[in-house]
Amino acid sequence: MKISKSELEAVAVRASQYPAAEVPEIAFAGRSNVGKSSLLNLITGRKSLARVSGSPGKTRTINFYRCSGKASDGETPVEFRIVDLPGYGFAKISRSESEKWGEMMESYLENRENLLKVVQLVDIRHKPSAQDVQMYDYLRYYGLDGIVVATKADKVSSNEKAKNIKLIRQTLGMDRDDTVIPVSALKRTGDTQLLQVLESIIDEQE
Ligand SMILES: Nc1nc2c(ncn2[C@@H]2O[C@H](COP(=O)(O)OP(=O)(O)OP(=O)(O)O)[C@@H](O)[C@H]2O)c(=O)[nH]1
Ligand SMILES: [Mg+2]
Repeated sequence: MKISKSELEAVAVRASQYPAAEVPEIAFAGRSNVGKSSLLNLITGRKSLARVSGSPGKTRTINFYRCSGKASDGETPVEFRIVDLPGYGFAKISRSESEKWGEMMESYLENRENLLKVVQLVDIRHKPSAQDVQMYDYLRYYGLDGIVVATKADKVSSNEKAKNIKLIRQTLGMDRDDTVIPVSALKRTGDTQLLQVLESIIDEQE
């Protein structure tokens, strides 16, 4: 699949602000600063569709990006949304803000009928945190798990890459047929494989 057009369609903190559920959605979840916005820019081929920042906690809303493109046959039009979910694990956050985050995530993940899958992002350099595990368990509960992107792959050697991916699989308790895709937004690698996986998710649903 190739995405030829993408735009921010809606920014929401509650369900009434979501765009109509007329096209399939795939969401990105992960801790703050893991590289969700960078990944979105990578696969849409747009430098600054989503705001990337050095200071964690930039994305505090649910952002809906409308994407159009062509399937890998080069012909079939594909229309879907990528949903950038607010990051977790941000240290400097008040209790009320963290409750707000929980409500926001729950109402989207539990009730969104056109949500097909949530791609969980983890940093390839580190063992997934307790919060990463909790998030992944939550996705599993709703049948939204199975695809993990290991970000910042440019920061490890190829030896470390294999070792760390194994650790990610073990720590999250992934099944054998679940997928970990290493990507680098900096080196622009892994995007083709991810787009392939996204295409198959959208296909399966039809
Ligand atoms: N080296 C390297 N740095 C990356 C990569 N992806 C993201 N970064 C850096 O990591 C930082 C956070 O990236 P974002 O894409 O803003 O992360 P985010 O998950 O959207 O963060 P929040 O919106 O705060 O939740 C930025 O400084 C990026 O430049 C990557 O593949 N390689
Ligand atoms: Mg972001």
